[in-house]
Amino acid sequence: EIPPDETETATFGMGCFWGPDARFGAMKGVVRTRVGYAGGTKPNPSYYSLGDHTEVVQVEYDSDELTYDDLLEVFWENHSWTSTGKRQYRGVVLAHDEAQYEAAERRRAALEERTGRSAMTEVERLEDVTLAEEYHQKYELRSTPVVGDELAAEYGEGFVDSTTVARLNGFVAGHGEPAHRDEVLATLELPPSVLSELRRRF
Ligand code: MHO
Repeated sequence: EIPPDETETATFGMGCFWGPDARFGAMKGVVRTRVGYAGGTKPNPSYYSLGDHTEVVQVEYDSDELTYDDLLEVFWENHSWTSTGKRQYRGVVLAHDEAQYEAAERRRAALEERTGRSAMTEVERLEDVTLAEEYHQKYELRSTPVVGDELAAEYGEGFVDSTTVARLNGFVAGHGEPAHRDEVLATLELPPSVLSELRRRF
């Protein structure tokens, strides 16, 4: 796992963060994913003491392989942008800079224009993100029998930041192309019990 020199980061709120963690993690060009809390003012939020924050996914990506617009497309297609509900699950783009802010606003306007509906999803500027508790990171993989425990043990502290773990987290949730899955699996040395459990799910 050699990370590229140049990466950029995007931050999105799009409902419960377990789902987008897996969806983005399966994408080629994504280097790292993390889930956390952002978009509010309460100091030190946590899952059970969220205050006015929202669940978010942070996607670190190789800008030679993916553009911010590519991620925005996935974002807008995979959350419910016409409805409002609990602030914990609101749709929000938290822009890291002015270019992201403008790109997100442009897409929002284009979507409203194309559909004739108004978007409840907001575009805001990112301030702080608080990393969510360990058990929420790569949730899909962690909660996969056999595989979750084995990979958590194998990667230890590196679990959350591993590109491979991000991919597997996406693959067990049903994302990714078969050829890409095989390519990633071929690079891993895993016990047969884990491999067969993964193959059963892919
Ligand atoms: N309703 C979901 C929410 C989890 S997400 C981290 C559940 O508890 O299964 O908010």
